[in-house]
Amino acid sequence: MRTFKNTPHHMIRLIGLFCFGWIISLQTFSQSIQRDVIGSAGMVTTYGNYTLSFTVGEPAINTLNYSGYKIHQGFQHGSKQMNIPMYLICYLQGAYSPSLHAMNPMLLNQGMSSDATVVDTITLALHAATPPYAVVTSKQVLLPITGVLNTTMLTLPGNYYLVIKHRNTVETWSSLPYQFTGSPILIDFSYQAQTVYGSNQEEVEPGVWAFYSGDINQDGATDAFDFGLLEPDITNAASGYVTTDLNGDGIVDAFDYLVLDPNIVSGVTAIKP
Ligand SMILES: [Ca+2]
Ligand SMILES: [Ca+2]
Repeated sequence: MRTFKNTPHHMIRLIGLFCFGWIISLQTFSQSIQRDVIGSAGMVTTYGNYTLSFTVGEPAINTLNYSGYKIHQGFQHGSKQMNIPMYLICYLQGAYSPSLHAMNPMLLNQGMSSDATVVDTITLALHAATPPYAVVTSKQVLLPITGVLNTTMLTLPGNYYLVIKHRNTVETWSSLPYQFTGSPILIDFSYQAQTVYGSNQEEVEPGVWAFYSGDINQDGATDAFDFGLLEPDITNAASGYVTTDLNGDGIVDAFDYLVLDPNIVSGVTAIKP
């Protein structure tokens, strides 16, 4: 009978202990998680080419090292981005020198850099393959005078047009969307006009094609408005970091006019899907 009478109390104590321990363990668990919870702004951490991102209030667990993949934790499951290698060859018409088979070091000539191996900053953008062809991601890179550019783009897998922009170049789109699956993207825009959308390139020496120069005001066309900006700079012999220096030699003169004029006459504009 004593056993029978005490058992409920014993069980109650056991249950109480269990509950207390459970609460303690919950608190301990909560505290241990709390230490790893990130702040209200979220967080991104990188390891080599790999990136992990964390949403607000999410435990930060850096565990994955998946080849080329960006792994999202918890609330962002299902989303993965890849840092995809890209190897491009492209030239800017005005800056291209047929005698050098390369481009002028525009930034160096304009007093903005001491690096004779680069032309200028260009923007690479990935646009959706379907209307309205929205921009997905973009980055700025320095274009080497050789036109050979090794870089990467961080993006979700998918099909994208590659769009190249430069401060006095006509915006140029790839002829087709490229499939970004994780494998390196190799595009030589220079070997024929058709590599870009609408074959919108100029042959700057036999067998070498370049993106049209002369869109000084970046409105998508080469026309009188660009000449309206160029002409006073020629008159004033402008120099330095100016967008009217189309050939990138550091000064604005008749040679820049010789780049722009034929493009205006031909009605060169950006051609995009
Ligand atoms: Ca323009
Ligand atoms: Ca010039």
